[in-house]
Amino acid sequence: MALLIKSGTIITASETFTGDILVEGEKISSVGANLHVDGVEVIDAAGKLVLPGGIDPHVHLDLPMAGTVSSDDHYTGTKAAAFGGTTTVLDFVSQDTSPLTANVGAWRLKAEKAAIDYAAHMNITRLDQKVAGEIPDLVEEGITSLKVFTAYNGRLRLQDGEIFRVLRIARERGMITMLHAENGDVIDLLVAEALVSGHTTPEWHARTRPAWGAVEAVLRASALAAQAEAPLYIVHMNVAGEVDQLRYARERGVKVMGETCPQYLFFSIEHLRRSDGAKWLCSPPMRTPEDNDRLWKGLADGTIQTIGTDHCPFFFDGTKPITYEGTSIAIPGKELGKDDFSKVPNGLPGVGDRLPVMWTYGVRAGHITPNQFVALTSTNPAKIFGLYPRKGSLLPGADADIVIWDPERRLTYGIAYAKHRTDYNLYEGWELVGYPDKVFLRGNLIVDGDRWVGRSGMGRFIPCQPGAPAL
Ligand code: DUC
Ligand code: ZN
Ligand code: ZN
Repeated sequence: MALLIKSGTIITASETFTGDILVEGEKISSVGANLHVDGVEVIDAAGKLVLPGGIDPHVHLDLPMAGTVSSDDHYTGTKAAAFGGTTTVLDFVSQDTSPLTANVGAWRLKAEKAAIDYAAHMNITRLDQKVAGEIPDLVEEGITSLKVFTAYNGRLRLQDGEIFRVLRIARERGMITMLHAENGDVIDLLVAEALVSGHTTPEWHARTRPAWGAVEAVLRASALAAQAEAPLYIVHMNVAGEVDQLRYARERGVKVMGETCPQYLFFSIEHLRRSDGAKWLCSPPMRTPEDNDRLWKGLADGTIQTIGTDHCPFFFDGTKPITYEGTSIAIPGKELGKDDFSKVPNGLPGVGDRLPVMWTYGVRAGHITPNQFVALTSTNPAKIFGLYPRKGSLLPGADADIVIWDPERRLTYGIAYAKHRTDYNLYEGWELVGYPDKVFLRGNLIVDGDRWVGRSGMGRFIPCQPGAPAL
């Protein structure tokens, strides 16, 4: 049956107005004032906000790392996302020695159990003539974004000349290159020195990955993008100086865009110094309160275009099982590095936290407007990665991915609410005002208050379209 969402405060990336949304099948069919349609299910959204479903441009699901695997798979991670108001995620396909399209095929099989819609970026971590020739095949597969790394020597890193080649191939095919910006040479040396000196605590993870490495890598890659006349997207920005370099390049016409994540807005190296500091251990690391401030300003003034999460959870203590959907489960996690920070699996939970935390501590705290919130967490990721207007909009013809948001709901957040399959939450005890009330995926109700009414396999692969605009 068709669905009419009535009298909500509709918030898009550019407008706020009171109106109705008619959903027919999987699509939004009209948006307007006082829509009257007979024989439809009506939801009264008066007093509520109506938003396009969140799009998380950066998650890692079921990712093998450091002798274990990230603890959310494509079902549990997407269910957690849905509870937080996110209806599409972009995951990463790892490259091995098979053809790139075979890597995509293997990832597609793993992703089939997703409960919300999903798309993917391809990691390019080894480049030769053959791989270069295979990159254009990805467009046919619905993958139009390529992630490269200036760190993780001998594993994931490409050299500058290789990054330049990827940028040029991407430009020719209407694709976009994404950059993990750190200095692998410096990191490897500092990690080895720290361990020899007996520095093993999580704090040393940050101390061996200096902020300057991120800053220079952003400028270096922006310069490569300028010379390749290609678009570039800097992932997980975490340092004030990165924002300055991004701004410098953008002011000179380089098509470079940036993403940050909530953890880089709220936390610092101080959190790594706690006795449970490994909970905050991810790459790149958290920096300083001054960096938090500059990132907030970068969001507010438009220098940074998106907020992702880099969701990649591990148990804090993977020797102790939790109960997930009635079943006891334990997955080795951060305890693997209790005597050596370099052995702690890198990553954090966050996909479900993103919208609720950013609403209270971003919008209500006055850092960003409600329209910027929608732009940063939904519309801009959709535009940059070729999913717009099907995703990230409330326009007629768009997928009916809709969040009815209760701006008055108050709760004390933490693992009691977050649905990630892990044993901790970074925002434990944080007071929230505003929370998703109902979440629709292509017209299907999947979250109803605190109730899960979605299911594994409901998510669909959404191909990214080439030729997306640089924002
Ligand atoms: N950083 C992490 O902390 N985990 C997964 C991948 C990444 O870039
Ligand atoms: Zn990265
Ligand atoms: Zn990542």
